[in-house]
Amino acid sequence: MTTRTPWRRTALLAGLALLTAACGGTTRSDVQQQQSSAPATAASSAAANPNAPLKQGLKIAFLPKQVNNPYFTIADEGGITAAEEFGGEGKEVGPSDASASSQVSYINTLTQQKQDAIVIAANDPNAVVPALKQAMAAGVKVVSYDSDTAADGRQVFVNQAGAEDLGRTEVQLLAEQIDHKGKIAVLSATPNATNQNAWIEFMKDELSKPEYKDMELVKVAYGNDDDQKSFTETQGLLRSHPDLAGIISPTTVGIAAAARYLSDSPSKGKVKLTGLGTPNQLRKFVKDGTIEAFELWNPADLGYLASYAAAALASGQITGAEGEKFTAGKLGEYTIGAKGEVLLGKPTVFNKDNIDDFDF
Ligand code: RAM
Repeated sequence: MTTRTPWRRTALLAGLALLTAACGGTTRSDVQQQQSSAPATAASSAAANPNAPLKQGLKIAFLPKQVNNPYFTIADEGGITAAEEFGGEGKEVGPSDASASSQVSYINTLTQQKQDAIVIAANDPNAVVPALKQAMAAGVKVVSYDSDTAADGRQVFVNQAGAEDLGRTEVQLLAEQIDHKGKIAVLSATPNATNQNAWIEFMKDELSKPEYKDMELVKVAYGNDDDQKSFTETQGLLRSHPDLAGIISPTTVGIAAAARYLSDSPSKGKVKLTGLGTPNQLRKFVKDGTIEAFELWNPADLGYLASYAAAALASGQITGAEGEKFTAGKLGEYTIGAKGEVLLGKPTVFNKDNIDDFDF
């Protein structure tokens, strides 16, 4: 198990059972929307007390899709910082791969440890639900962040940005760069990822509008949020489609690997690349002309907000029902929306003019 705390950064691969997708993965077709369409959330029936103080000493565990991803390192450090602020204790644990069932054993361990809350970015919307239900039955509060579970697997979902806005703006960003013409591909994360699949659905919907009639989505490839696989998939896309005009990679791992491949190839600057990435990973590719523009929210703020949501649940301030409010430290007050969703805000578009203003 890999853990990260502010005072200790240890990577222990102690007998970690890497459960494979064979243990009940979810296919794209049964994936719930990131803006979940499931009827019920796991909001508890107990009444919320908005005036309840945040409890001291809360133990909040962050379970990202995978630990060796700089995006989640930033997000979870934001969450751990928040926990320190409200007198709690945060830690990050998780698998080193983002496969469908890789988080289940971690959920079970965190439940046995009697954590007050689990904050999870789900690798699969359904595979984690039975274990999360057991956690909630044992009194552990569950917040999903970044990538949602089915709604009955958690009490609150902290979404980084509107799925529709992200999907459409990524297509718009690429379309501007290729004059609305040519073959395009998506280089995604894992086939089961709730967040990427929701965004891709909105990309397809955007592409169905008349202004994109000369653009064709030829392939959705999956790099599994693995650097090397994402690199190889990029190479494969260019080999299969030598006339490719552009790639959208809605994953920080994918876009960084694709940028590295392109920057070193004759396609640099010719095959356009956009998507979601961290400014620190992509700065050099913006400066060398591989990437014109890409988007992201502040991952530290996402983790910070999710941490406060977890503390508010564990303190009885909220139950996850629509309309409840809580204060997330320096970020201010948030209201829970439909289906237990809390929205962080709009993403930022980065380009050569502003990238040096950001350090994450
Ligand atoms: C990767 C992960 C994560 C996603 C970001 C944009 O780090 O897939 O879930 O939100 O990219």
